[in-house]
Amino acid sequence: NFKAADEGNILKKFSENEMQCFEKLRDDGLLPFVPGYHGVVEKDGESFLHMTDLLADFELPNVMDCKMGVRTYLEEELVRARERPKPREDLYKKMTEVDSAGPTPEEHSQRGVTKPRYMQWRESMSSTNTLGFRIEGIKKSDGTCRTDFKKTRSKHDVIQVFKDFVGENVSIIKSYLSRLTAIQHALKTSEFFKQHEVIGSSLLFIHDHTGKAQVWIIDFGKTTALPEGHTLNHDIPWQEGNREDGYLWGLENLIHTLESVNND
Ligand code: 4IP
Ligand code: ADP
Ligand code: MN
Repeated sequence: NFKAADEGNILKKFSENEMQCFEKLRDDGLLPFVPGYHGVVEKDGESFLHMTDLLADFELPNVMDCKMGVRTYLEEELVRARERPKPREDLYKKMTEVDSAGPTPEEHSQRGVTKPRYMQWRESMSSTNTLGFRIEGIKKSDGTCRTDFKKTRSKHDVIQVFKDFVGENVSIIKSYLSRLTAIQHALKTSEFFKQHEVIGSSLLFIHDHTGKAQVWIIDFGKTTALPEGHTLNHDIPWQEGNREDGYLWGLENLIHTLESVNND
C-alpha cells in the first residue's frame, strides 16, 4: 500500500475518503498531529497520497501501531452483511488460525464468515471492546517485527507489551504521555473530530535511542463525515445507529495503561 517517494516523504495508495479527510484537516486543530499532506500524485499509472514520512527524523526507530476505538468497521458494512451476507473464506481462515473454535457450526460448514462478523470477533479477542484500543503491530530498532497481538486483551497483557516496547525507559514514557495528552486536548476541541466517525484510525508511536519520542494520528481510510448538523461524543457506548466510535474513551484508557507501565 506504500511506496517510497522523494526524501522525507512516502506515497500511500490513493483513497478518495482519506484524501477528503486530509483536505479538511488543513485548517483544523488536529493538523499538528497528523502527517504532513502534500496532495495527490500519479506514479506508474496509479494515484497516491503524498505525505511526510514520520520515521524520517529518527535514528533506527521503534514503531508501534495502536488501532483506536471500540469499533473497527462501518455501520454500513453491518447493514450490507445483514441484507446480503457474503461469507468470506479468507476471513474464515484468519479466524481459525487464531481460534479453531471461533467459527459457529454454520460458519464451519460454509467455510466462510462475513466481514463484520470477523471484525467483531477480532474486537472481542483483542482489547478493542474492553479498552477501546488495540495493539496492531510493533517494529523494533533491532529489525524484529511482531503482529501477533490478536489475543492481547487484558490491561495486564497490554502493559507487558508496552513495557517491552519502551524498554522501561521512563523518559520515553513521559514524552509519549505528554504527546497523548496534547492529542487528547486537540481532539476535544477539533471541529473535524466532532463531525467525523473515526474508524480504523491508529496512533503511531515512534521513539529511538536518542530519547526522541512522538505520537501521530494516522489512517483516515474509514473516517467518515456525519450528516450536516450531527456530531459525536466519542466516549459513550456504541449502539447501532448512533455511530459512536469510542475513540476518546479508548484514548483515556490508553493513557492510563501507559501510566501504569511506570508503577508496576
Ligand atoms: C483486516 O483484518 C483489518 O481489519 C483491515 O483494516 C481491514 O481492511 C481488513 O478487511 C481486515 O481483514 P486483520 O487485521 O485481522 O487482518 P486495516 O487496513 O485498517 O488494518 P479495511 O478495508 O476494513 O480497512 P478486508 O475487507 O480488507 O479484508
Ligand atoms: P492502511 O490503511 O493500509 O492500514 P495505514 O495508514 O494504517 O495504512 O499505515 C500502515 C502502516 O504504515 C502504519 O502502521 C505505519 O507503520 C506505516 N505508516 C503509515 N503512515 C505513515 C507515515 N506517514 N510515515 C511513516 N510510516 C507510516
Ligand atoms: Mn491501518
